Amino acid sequence: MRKTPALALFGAIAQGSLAAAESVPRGVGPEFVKYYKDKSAFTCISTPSVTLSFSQVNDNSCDCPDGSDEPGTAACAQLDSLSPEQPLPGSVTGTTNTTNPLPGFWCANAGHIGAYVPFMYVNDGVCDYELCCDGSDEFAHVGGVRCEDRCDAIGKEHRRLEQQRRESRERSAKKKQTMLKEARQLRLRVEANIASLKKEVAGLESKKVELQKKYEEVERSERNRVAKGGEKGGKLSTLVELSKKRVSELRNALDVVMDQRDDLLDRVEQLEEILTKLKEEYNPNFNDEGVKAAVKSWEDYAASRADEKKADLTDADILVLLREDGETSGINWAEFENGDDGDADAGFNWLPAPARDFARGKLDSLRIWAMDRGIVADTRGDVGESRAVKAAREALDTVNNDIASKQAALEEQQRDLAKDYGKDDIFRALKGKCISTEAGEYDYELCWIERTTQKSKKGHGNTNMGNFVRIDTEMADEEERADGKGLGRGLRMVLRYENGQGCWNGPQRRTDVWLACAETEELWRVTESEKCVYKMEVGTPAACEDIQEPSASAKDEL
Ligand code: MAN
Repeated sequence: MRKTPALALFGAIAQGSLAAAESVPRGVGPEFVKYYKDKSAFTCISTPSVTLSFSQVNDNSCDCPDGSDEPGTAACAQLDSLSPEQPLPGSVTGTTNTTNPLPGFWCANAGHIGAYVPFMYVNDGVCDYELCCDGSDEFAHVGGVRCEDRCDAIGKEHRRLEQQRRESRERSAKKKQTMLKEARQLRLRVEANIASLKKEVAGLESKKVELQKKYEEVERSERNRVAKGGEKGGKLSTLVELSKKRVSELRNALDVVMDQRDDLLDRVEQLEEILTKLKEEYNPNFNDEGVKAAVKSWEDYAASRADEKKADLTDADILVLLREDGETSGINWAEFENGDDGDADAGFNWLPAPARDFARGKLDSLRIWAMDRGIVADTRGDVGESRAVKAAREALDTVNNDIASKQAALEEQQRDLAKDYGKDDIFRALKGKCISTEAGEYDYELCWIERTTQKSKKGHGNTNMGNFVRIDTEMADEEERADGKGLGRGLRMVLRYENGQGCWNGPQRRTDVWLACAETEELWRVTESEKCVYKMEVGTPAACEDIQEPSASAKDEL
């Protein structure tokens, strides 16, 4: 089958508009009828200096330099814009570089749509029904070929398909309207989110100021309290508990040591008695060196004992130490256990209540002032954070965390609002939605305004083919597809997805997503035009032209 030349489709005009068709030479299209009205002579259309007799029109001989005298034969086919350039190399007859002003042989195609057929197809023995459904291009029946008129059937089918396409366009346009409405609502939602997040952040900020103040107050008063003696159940009372236990252990140990000492003193006394007796009763005339040395040592020992100082710690002192602690002896632990360890403020107890509070307040401030300047010890670290301070700090931390997360959400929404979602924000309606198709060993996925992905069917993992960056437009120049699932010709939106996974020994993957009008989102096909550079062809109502509603005045005219 012949390839349809695009040119031949142009200039097609409804067959009914041609009046008095019989008086017009064969093959003349409606817009050229005026040149063939004068039946006395014919002036070549683009070379008017050449005039012929009218009988030379369609006489199967190319007489005009532009070929306009043969609108209904193939005699001037060499001038057809689809024919090779003239004159042919080596030709002696070639005379012109003029192109034929006629676009081709006009088939009226009654019942369908008139069209031009390239002159070279005229009487070539092939029925060119695609262009010439009435078969008039084969009027000479070359080789016995007869092309019946099929315009009724072809026209009917064409009208049916046209109707289908029109309805589909209308449905697509309606879907686009729905998408636009959805996109508007989504935008409003983002704007509302921003407004409410801003309000929440402002509210949290003032709450933060309050909580910060409260925390500082609690901390100050807690520091003051700690400076005064600590809290019941805190580290100090633990220390009191431990000290009490330790003192009791030491007291018990001292008791045992005292008993052992008394035992040893008894034994020393017995030994001293034995040695005293030895010294008094031994015979000095008996020359026993060992006895003599022992007596001598004893005498030295006894002399040194006479010089011995009395111990500083008397038994009476030790007995006092060994006495149980209580209100009248040792440490009164109860005082510390009650948390009232000799409050420095107790001195104000004699004052009337308001004066006492004032005086205590002043003393507190003075104490903190001194602590801040290192004049008195800062005891905060000694006892750690109290429950009250902890609660105040945690409340402050919570509000700070809330502010951070709300702020992040706010920034995210602001970025989203500033993002290019196409004309009238239409792609907002598709955000987060994905479509896919399979091709070869992969499944391919397009997630609108996010990323494109190549998924191995063999389980080798997913490959990022690019992240959405922007929306461009480019001219598409492709043959229309019978199923309508193609880019066709014209300006098309192209979504750019870039900076995908690095290609081995190559660039980072990227994808151009070409859009054409369709009733639903559909990923028609994926191709890899060069290594790691992908092209997706996608149908979506978002790419449909807006159908113009007839204006009020146009309706009135009808
Ligand atoms: C994988 C796929 C292909 C790509 C090569 C490049 O096989 O992502 O699309 O061309 O890697 O090495």
